[in-house]
Amino acid sequence: DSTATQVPLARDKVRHVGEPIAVIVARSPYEAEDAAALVEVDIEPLEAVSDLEGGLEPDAPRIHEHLESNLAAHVIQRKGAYEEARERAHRVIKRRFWYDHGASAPMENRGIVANWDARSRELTVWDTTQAPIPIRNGLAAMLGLPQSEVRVIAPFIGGGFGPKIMMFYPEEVLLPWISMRLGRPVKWIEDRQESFFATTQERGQDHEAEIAVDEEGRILGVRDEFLSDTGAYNPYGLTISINTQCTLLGPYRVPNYHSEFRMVFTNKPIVTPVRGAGRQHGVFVMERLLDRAADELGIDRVEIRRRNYLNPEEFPHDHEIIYQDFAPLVYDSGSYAEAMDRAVEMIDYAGFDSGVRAAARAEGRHVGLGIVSYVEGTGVGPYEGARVGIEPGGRINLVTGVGTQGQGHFTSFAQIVAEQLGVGADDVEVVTGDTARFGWGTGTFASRGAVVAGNACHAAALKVRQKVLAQASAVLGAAEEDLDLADGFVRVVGGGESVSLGELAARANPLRGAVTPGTEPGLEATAYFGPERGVTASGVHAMILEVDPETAMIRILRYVVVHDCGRVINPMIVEGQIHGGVAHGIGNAFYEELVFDEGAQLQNASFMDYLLPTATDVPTIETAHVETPSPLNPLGVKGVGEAGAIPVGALFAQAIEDALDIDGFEVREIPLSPNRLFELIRDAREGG
Ligand code: MCN
Repeated sequence: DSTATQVPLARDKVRHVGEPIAVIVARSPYEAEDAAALVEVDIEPLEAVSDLEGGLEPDAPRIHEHLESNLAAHVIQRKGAYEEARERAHRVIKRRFWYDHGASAPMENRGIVANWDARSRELTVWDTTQAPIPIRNGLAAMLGLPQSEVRVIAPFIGGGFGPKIMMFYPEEVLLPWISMRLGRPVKWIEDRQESFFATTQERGQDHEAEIAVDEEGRILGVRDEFLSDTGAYNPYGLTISINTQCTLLGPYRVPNYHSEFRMVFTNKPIVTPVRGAGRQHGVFVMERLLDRAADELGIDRVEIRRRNYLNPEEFPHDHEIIYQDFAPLVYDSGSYAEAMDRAVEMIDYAGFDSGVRAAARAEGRHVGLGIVSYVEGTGVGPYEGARVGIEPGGRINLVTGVGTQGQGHFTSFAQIVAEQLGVGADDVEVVTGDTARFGWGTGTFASRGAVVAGNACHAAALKVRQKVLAQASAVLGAAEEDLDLADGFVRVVGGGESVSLGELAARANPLRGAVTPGTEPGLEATAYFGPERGVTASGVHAMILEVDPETAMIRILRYVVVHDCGRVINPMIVEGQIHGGVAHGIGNAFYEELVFDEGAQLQNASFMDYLLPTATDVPTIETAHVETPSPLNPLGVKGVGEAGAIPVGALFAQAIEDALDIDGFEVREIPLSPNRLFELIRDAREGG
């Protein structure tokens, strides 16, 4: 509900811990902290909502008084006729699952510097945002300035992982406003404790799900009903929950589906996407249900997945529901069984029982294997743009609107342009995230940089290539088809004649003489790319894990990722993205947990109490690529930035069950922790 929009400083009511209520401006952070202690706050404690089911009770305290309840949204998507399928089913398996998430925990917290220059009428804001252009647009609207007077720069940012795209954080409005009031620059840097409360998180979903299968383990249908925590406000609408709803279908053929969710306002910090953005929840539910179906039917867990995979001939595959961009959920391409085959081979699935497991058993150690599949809808619209230009000195400029937080865009986008212009990636100077340099676009999220911005870079480079060829053809007196671009020169193929790109750029900006009417100056072009819908990346993760049943401590012995992000632009960057994602996933699956008390107070807002995985917890990750190019964009790429994090919870659950092999022991919740796992093992042993 848009009437439940947050305002920069809480008015009348504070809805979550960390919601700002006053601003203090001082010459130093030390003075500001001291001054904060002088602010007297008279707050009457109200009853809090911290739990999803309780939040929907008719007598629950209302987070937003003017709404009828704490229900933020209720969405049903259906395909086929689930109830009918259920009646025909050989087995129906039902479970309840809980999936919690954690803090995004970037190395660099949020920070903003704002400077209003009244003389030049320019507001410059340096902001750790993933979306500088929407921030520019919003600031102009809120502060009553023309967009041309607002410049937002997203400099190098030490990690974003989703929450830095929130539009708007209170500080993003307050700092520019204060600078305009005071006529001087102001700076704010978030500290770690503030980051735990005031930066958005992604959390709680409570699923009641069932799967209907035939004797062979073929999926007849799935029914899933879930509650999703949105925190005190809901700036991101339906994104996370729809991601869950859609991603649950995974790489499988699911003829009948009933999925229903309710998003619930609570008094917890605001929920917005964090790497994976609800997708891991869906993967967890589906993979867990398939594991249970495999157990009950006595079918091997890899085999049951194979029986349900969509085949390469079935693309495009329409799932008949809509995705987070509100476009139909239609998969473009994929080769799921191929990815599974590679993973099975890499982890030596066939030899595991008699090999690694048997050897461990002989030593009294408990080792298990997990292997799960997932898909990820990536590269959603609306659009991004890029401008490519060649300077008379031969330097090549590339400017795009997306911000960058460590994804390697400077390298991969430079490569895309270099390929078209016959230069090295080093020769392309890249600028991102400065609205004064490029003012159209949305931002870096939803693993869309490569697909949307990358294809815009490609389109702009192609246009410049055309201009180069036309110019060179005139200069060298040769047909365009006979020209080749390499090493910064255009050459006549087979001949010796050549001209440098720099010289062509100089000629394209003549100081004297006539030109053919209609000629545009410069070797420069701007292009945009807006896909009709997203593209579907996919993969299989496999892991061998040792669990100590007495202490519930784990050790990951091997971790294998087989991944398909379409055509790979830069293998090293893609691997780095996968590694980072897996590390994130391991943290969320087994270490990181945000602990709230009944009053929705966060109990562990520091890295002393909130466990992040460290280098000793993250194993060597072995990767392989399957490439099914996307037919929906000229580069054939799909996204990869979130993929590593998505299936990890489901993988842990399966591997831990496999290692322990205790009757009645099932993992139905994430995150685990050594402590929680200890309790689950104890409960299973006690038959509880
Ligand atoms: N790439 C490639 N070939 C492909 C696909 C991608 O070479 N077929 C490259 C891209 O060119 C880009 C990188 O891989 O350099 C990631 O591309 P993409 O998957 O398009 O993701 P985005 O650029 O949109 O980045 C966003 C994504 C998200 S949503 C989160 S969350 C996340 C992530 O990236 N946050 C990150 N990775 C992160 N990595 C770092 N270091 N820091 C973060 O905050």
